[in-house]
Amino acid sequence: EKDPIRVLITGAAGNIGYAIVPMIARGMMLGPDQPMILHLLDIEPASSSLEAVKMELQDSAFPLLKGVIATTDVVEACKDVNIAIMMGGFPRIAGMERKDVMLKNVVIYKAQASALERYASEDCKVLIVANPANTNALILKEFAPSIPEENITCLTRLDHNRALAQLADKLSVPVSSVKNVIVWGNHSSTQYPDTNHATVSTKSGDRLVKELVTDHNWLKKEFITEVQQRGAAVLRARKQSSALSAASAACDHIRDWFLGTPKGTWVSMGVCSDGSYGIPPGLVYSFPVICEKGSWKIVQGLNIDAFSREKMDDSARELAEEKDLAYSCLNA
Ligand code: NAX
Repeated sequence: EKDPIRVLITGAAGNIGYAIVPMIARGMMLGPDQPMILHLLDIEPASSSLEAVKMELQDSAFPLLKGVIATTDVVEACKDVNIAIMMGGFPRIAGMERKDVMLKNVVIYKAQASALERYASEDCKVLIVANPANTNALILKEFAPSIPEENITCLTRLDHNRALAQLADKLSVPVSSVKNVIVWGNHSSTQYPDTNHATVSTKSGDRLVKELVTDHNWLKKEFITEVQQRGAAVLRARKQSSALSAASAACDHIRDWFLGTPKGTWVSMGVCSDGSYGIPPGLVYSFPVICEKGSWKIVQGLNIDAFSREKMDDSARELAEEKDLAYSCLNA
């Protein structure tokens, strides 16, 4: 049997936490033969519900689950973890300014960065889910300089999966036959879901989505808004934000990163820009990536038309502003 992998989940008593722990413990994230130990972190006011999550995990008798540490102590939580899924953060409460939310989260991510840097396993891979996801990842990178920057990523896979689902619905094909959409940019309403390179597999081979969807206006307008606003639609309908789809996307993100993307398929991940596609280096930006043996690479050489260029730059501009705001919070 393989050695267990230690997985940290912050904000584990929350909405997404409750949805993701059974997925991980059942092997949906790391594969059916990979045992794990879960480190669940939350804050003091949530300690009782955190304990309940631990109890329910025990009561599920998951064969792959070799241990659960439920704690409100950041140091204990980060000790020797190989994977960190960061969902803990300060939510935007009605009436709060963007700046105030940013300040709260910058403080949290700075502290957790230091703890990961000191106590996590050397090869620890980090996925930031909590919003503002890209900028939280940037702060974490700043304050955990010894973690290789390619090990710090943020979640845009939910947006990617939502885009696949919308296209499958439009074309009345199974979602599994659609691939290679791209979500560029920030996990926010400026994200740009791009269908220019997306394909559908048919009996006669792969076909471009933009050849099958004849209404290009739909691809440029309704489709984009639908994907950008999907989170808000779920929130309205459920009166709580997306949880099972977010948890599933986080599992997809880690699984593909660890085990590799299928041949000929790319996925969207928020990663540190190296200047590819003219995106300023240093921003954490969502790109199309392929993964192999635990590392990701940005897909190069895709043709970018004028429409895409503008949308990609808009989202980069928003991220640069968030970065400035985050730094002004740090210096305040
Ligand atoms: P919840 O508010 O249900 O859970 C958040 C949990 O974090 C709470 O249990 C809270 O006590 C805990 N927490 C707060 N401060 C903490 C700290 N310093 N250390 C550890 N834990 C802390 O939110 P939930 O619906 O689970 O969403 C979690 C985060 O994911 C939110 O920031 C949300 O905005 C973000 N999302 C990001 C998505 C993405 O695609 N990147 C999609 C889903 C989700 O909206």
